[in-house]
Amino acid sequence: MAIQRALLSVSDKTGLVEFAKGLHEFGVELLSTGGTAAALRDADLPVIDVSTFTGAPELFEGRVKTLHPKVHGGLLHKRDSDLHLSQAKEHDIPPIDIVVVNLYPFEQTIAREDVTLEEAIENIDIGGPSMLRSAAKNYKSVTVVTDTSDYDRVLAEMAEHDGDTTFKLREELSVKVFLRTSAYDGAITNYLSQAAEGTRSSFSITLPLDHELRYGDNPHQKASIYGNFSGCFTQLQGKELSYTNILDIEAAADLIFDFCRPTVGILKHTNPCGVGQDDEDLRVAWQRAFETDTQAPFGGVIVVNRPLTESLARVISTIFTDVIIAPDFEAEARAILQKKKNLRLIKMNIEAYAVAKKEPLIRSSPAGLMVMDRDHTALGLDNLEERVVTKRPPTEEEMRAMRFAWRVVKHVKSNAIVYAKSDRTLGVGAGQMSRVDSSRIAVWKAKEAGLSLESSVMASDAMLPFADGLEAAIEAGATACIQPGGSIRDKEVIEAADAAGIAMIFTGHRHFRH
Ligand code: 93A
Repeated sequence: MAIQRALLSVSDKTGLVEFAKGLHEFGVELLSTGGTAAALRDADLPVIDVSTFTGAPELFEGRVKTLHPKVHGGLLHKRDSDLHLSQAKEHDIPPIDIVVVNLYPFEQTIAREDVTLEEAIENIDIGGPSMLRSAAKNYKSVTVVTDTSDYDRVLAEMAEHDGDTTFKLREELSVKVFLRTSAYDGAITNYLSQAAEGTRSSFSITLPLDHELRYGDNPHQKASIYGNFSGCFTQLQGKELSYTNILDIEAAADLIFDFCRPTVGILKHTNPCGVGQDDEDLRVAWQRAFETDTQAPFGGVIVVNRPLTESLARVISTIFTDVIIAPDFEAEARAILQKKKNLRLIKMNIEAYAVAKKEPLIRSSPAGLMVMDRDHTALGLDNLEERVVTKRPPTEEEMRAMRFAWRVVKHVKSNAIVYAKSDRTLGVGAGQMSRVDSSRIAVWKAKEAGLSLESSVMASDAMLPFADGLEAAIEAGATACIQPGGSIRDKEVIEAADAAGIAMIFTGHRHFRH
């Protein structure tokens, strides 16, 4: 049957008037709450206030607006049950066929730094989710719209189906509602459980399927991604993404986020193989990154924090790469890379990713989920001058190199050692069980690449427990070292540095990455 009565109650009024006009043109009666009704009246649409419809006033500063049997009865009664229909008649409860509701902006409110608990609580919508859920439960007969981007689809269906929607659309919209209300409740749960205790006493997640992945770690493992990957990254070309591609893309995006100067990073299996910078020419930055390791990048990931230029596309198209990530691609660069059909080009939406990165990091094990704050900042980089522990302070050039190396080492799997100059990595030692082994690997890789470690700096993601780690760096040619400090043998390590005239900084923060 054609839709006859609508209830509209929205906080986000985007597209509201156009949609309501559309409904009105189909002869639909419009019921509405305070602010929504005012917006519709302003547009000269005939509106009945919900309080007129129910005969009950809006109470308690709007806390009770639509929580009334006439609203919920109108949404929930079965249209094919004699009992329900006779009760509806007896209590004068006409059917409401479509509900258009979006909720108090709880998530946006708590995202504000200065939000108070009281404000957050006032932004917990009760009546809105109740109407959404009543309508969604009765999707056999009732259409429910909570996403403003669905307005046009509903009108299009009504145009095609004599003022009604199809069961298929109502079913889809109903699922969308339960996804929305459970995510909304999840956000409330997480906020209140942390606001009260300072730590989370419970954690809730509800995420929509973003897309199915090509496969997991291996082709026999199925995998999917949930959340807002597509809002953060757009795949412009290439083979479908697999689980490992996603891990690599996130590692690359996180790395490039920590650099403001024009930077190129090359990664393999989530570890940087090389990072280079140049203020003038991305191709030079690439060359610096690539020279760190000319073998590992095959089949790896390249990430840049500036639009990818034609000249860079030309050089990187000569080596086999799995994924390239950039905030944008020059048209000429696209044309060059398009010839490589399997190469995945990913355009990164930096603003969307910055928002996504505010969410905590979640990892699952068969026994549960672990939730952790992200290692957001290049912690330990402020007031570096005050953190020098050796007799000799670093030169300006060493200081620049240490800042750069510290930013890179944060993105290398522990145990992590990075040798660098101010605009390039020279050797990366990643993921070894012993720090000394990571150190050896970093030195060996630099030698393999034909790079000298003379006048380089060394960064360690966690404290050097013994002087031997530093002595190896000195022997390799490093003149400065940046590390968290905090070992019971710090004194010995500082003495070894002083004896060799090395400059050393203790950041006071470590950057484990497990
Ligand atoms: O305060 S509520 O939880 N109590 C209600 O009865 C109620 N009914 C609708 N919030 C309620 N709403 C919400 O008001 C809707 O979900 C919507 O977000 C908002 C629209 O208010 P207005 O039409 O006054 O702008």
